[in-house]
Amino acid sequence: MFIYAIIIILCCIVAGIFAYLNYLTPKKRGEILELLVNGLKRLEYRGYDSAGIAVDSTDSKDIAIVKKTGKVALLEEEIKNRTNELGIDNLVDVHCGIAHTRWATHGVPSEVNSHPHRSDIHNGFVVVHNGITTNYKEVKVFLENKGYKFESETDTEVIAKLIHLFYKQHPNYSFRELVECVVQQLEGAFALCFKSKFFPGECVATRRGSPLLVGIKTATRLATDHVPILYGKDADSNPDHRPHGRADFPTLPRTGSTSEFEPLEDKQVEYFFASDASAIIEHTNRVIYFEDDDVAAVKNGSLSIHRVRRGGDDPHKREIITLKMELQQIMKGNYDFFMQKEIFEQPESVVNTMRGRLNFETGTVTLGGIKDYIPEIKRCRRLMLIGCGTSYHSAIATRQLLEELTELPVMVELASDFLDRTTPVFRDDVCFFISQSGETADTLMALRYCKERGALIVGITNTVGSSICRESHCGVHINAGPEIGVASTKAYTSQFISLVMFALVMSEDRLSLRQRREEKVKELTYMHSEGIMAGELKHGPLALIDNTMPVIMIIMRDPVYTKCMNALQQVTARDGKPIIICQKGDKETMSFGHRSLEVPKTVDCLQGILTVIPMQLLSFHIAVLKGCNVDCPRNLAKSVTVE
Ligand code: UD2
Ligand code: MG
Repeated sequence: MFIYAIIIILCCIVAGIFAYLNYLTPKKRGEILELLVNGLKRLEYRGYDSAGIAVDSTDSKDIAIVKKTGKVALLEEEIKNRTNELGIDNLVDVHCGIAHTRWATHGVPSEVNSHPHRSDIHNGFVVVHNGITTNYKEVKVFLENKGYKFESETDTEVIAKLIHLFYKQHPNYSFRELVECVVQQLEGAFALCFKSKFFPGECVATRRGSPLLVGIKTATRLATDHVPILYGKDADSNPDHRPHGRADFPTLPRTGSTSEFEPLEDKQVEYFFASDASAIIEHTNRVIYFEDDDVAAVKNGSLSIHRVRRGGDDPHKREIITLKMELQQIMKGNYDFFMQKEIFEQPESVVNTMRGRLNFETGTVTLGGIKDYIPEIKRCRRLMLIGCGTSYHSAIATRQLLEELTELPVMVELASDFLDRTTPVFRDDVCFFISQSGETADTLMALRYCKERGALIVGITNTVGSSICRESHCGVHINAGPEIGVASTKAYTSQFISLVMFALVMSEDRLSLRQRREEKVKELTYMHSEGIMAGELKHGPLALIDNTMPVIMIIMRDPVYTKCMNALQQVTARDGKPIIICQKGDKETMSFGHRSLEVPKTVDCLQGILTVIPMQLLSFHIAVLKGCNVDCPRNLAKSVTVE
């Protein structure tokens, strides 16, 4: 239950949302377009593969959508090419525009898969979405039965179509009420911004599990420092009526209340909705961070925040806070470096790797991308795990578990070495290629080498639509979100988790392994490493030990504990000053260390994820102290696309 709760609460950092609404503050159309594009530029640092915007058409009767794969600059060019249609010079008093940068998780990067998504060919409703809708397939089937035709491979499109259906069924509902109907049907995590030609000059935004905030800009001081929350009428009597993945329609709680945030007498106001304060800060520092299930609507220039249900300790209002941060600071969160930020993002990214794949009720794991190949994989002669750098280490770290749970021989190979040796590969081999970017040249060459020899090719990648993903027969997307820092941190833990999930899938019908499997499934939300295995110490490295040699030892109460303790004694006997990473509360082991660091205990196969975190932080801090640029180490590129 606890694990489930985390899955719902934690956010994913994939993609970026920006929306701009001006009310009685006349703007040229060109200015609005520029504002939207600049908003997206501020979100670029998060990583993305395509971008898009939706604005009113020049006659304000329809909605125009512009989308482009690649950089925001390309979108900007496309907008320039279409100025006749989009207009630049005419002034609009009231207008709502929405914009988005996408990082593909559902369907490859392409124009049609980029946001905004639309309800129908007339662009009745358009929506931008961050997050993952886990039940979209069911909703899609439901909508197809209602006659809706889908144009993209995304989970987001169901959202645009669903609101359209509700609109047809309830023509008297307000925009906000329609959005409430929609989100009650969605499972997963999301931040959403809607625009509609049926509700001109209005914007509705909501979130669950993905961050969202609004910036408020007025010429004069705000009359209030908070926005009261409005509740659904039956909010108290009906604590949870969200159907789980069923597209049967709840009757909507209606509210008669009209209290809203009315900024000023003259009512001139501009609103900036965004998934990240970096897109807002240059316009205003007065913002409201939304909470899960807040539905925020701007209508006639007034902002209202509505909740269908009343929560226990809800403060009944949202404070308008003043951001004191600089742009640079916001971009890296409270962190100075992307690497640091990505280390701390791991509680979220590992959850995203597991999202929609673990079923806690049945204790089963489903990897949609390889499920059809499992029988073939089970018949194979051996598993080969191939990668470079950190990806290679994730294979080493999970090898033992893979051998145990698959009962197959497992070879772990560095892609370049593997190729240099022209390793023999056969038709009945299954080869895994692990790469964050999906473009690592050595790994890709090794993939082609194995493919030519008839092996089954499985990708473990973080980038949908990448070369490794396309050229593999099947695979698993690790869904860690974009990784900007060159040193791989969160992609590593997500690769690790993906391989553990694969091992679990492989052992599913073996009764003897059942208990072993269940431990894991249960503990999979926790977040480990190795340099030299304890047993290897005496074969060489021990000669290096003296009282100046930094030594870090990971000593957990696992089956190799005694071996590790032996190694520890050999190190201390040579006047070594080891730093020990051990299990929380293990005073005995700590007493041998010069310094020690405790990490929480989890099941052995996942301990690696917890113990690797201090190592990631250590390498980060050492690099920073030495004055190195940790995000872009010398001579390294984020994705090594050359041999
Ligand atoms: C798919 C959707 C996901 C969600 C889910 C719902 C995509 C990209 N993923 O996730 O968004 O809707 O279904 O059940 O649309 N693949 C390779 N090589 C790789 C990685 C993946 O060939 O290196 C293939 C894989 O075999 C599958 C597809 O890409 O056909 C998607 O893989 P996934 O891991 O995203 O699949 P899944 O089912 O978790
Ligand atoms: Mg493929």
